[in-house]
Amino acid sequence: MARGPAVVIVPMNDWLEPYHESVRAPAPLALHIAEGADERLSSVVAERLLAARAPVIVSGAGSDDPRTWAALERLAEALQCPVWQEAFGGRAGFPQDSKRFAGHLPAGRAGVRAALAGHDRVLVVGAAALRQYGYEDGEMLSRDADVLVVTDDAAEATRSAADVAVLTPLPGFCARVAELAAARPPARAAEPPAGRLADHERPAGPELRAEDVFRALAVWLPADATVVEESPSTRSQLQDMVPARSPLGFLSAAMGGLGFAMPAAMGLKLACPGRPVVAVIGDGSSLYACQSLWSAQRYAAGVLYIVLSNGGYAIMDRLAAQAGGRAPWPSFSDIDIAGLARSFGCRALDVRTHDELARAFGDTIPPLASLGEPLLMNVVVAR
Ligand SMILES: Cc1ncc(C[n+]2csc(CCOP(=O)(O)OP(=O)(O)O)c2C)c(N)n1
Repeated sequence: MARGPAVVIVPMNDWLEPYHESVRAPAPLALHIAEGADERLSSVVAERLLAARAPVIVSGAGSDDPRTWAALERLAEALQCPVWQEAFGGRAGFPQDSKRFAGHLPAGRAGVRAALAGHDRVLVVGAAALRQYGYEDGEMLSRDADVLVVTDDAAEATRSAADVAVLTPLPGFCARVAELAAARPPARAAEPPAGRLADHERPAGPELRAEDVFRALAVWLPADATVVEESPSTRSQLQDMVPARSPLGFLSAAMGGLGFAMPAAMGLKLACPGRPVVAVIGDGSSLYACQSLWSAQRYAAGVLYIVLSNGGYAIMDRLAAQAGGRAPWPSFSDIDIAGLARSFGCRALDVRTHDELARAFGDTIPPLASLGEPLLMNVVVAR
């Protein structure tokens, strides 16, 4: 039986008010539930955005589908506002080559406050407001900014520190909000496009660095490539330098549980055989599920595995140093990652120089979509 859109409004402000006095509570003040592109709710959201002095959008993994990408691009254009990617998102919520894309939000409160300073209304789509890593003191946002969350995930909605949360399927709702916003130019001065973050330094010497690999990937990868990420100490450089340009263009385990990328890349390639799939993995991380190379070979999953071999757990060493200690775990530059891959029947090669990298990418990436078996490149990089 066909049913019309149902809207349930659950005001939660009574019991949250005392907390809200001092710090935003980890729950929305009001939660609205809509089955579809509810007309009243979408116009309330569009009106609020149009009335803002300086709105901003934060988009997350839940927005990773072609219709939501298109709707958010249209909305950002109508509002002439920047769009950030949520911190530690497992998927890209917005085209990262768009001129409205501002970059990846930091995962700490001080960084979020700085990135979103000056904005009086934050629309969070396809994510909770807002994912953090370690605890940091202080407010997430300035007190005069309010937060709207639109998500199809009930857990995200209910744990969001937001003024209003709307729980609804995203593509239709976002398209309707964008349509309403586009029909009426905002009554404020145009903000210049945000633009992407800068490139990192050019090669400094003969030794390869992770940034050199990412710069080459940005040149060689086609727009429909999927990058599966598990490179803890260089994740932010990878995200800055290799933008997701199509839905499902970026995939990771979100908060960094290791052992995801190798099997995930294989599964993705088997599900989408026509797509170029590249997994970018730290050498430490590669040891968590390297037996999946045997499966990738056996099932002819043509993934390019790029292992960034810096001979240790760089991110853990960094955390130990920040805590004023010495890492108790050993380095492991003696492990032969390419040999390990071969032992599972997977083709593998070592890359040590800029020339070898250029040759390896030039040979492999143009035909990557139709690669019929996995290939592992063990790229030796500086710490
Ligand atoms: C299942 C699991 N075990 C342990 C960790 C802790 N951990 C986080 S990063 C890391 C080391 C990663 O090393 P590598 O992949 O070489 O990347 P690098 O830090 O050198 O870039 C470890 C052990 C984790 N995140 N998940």
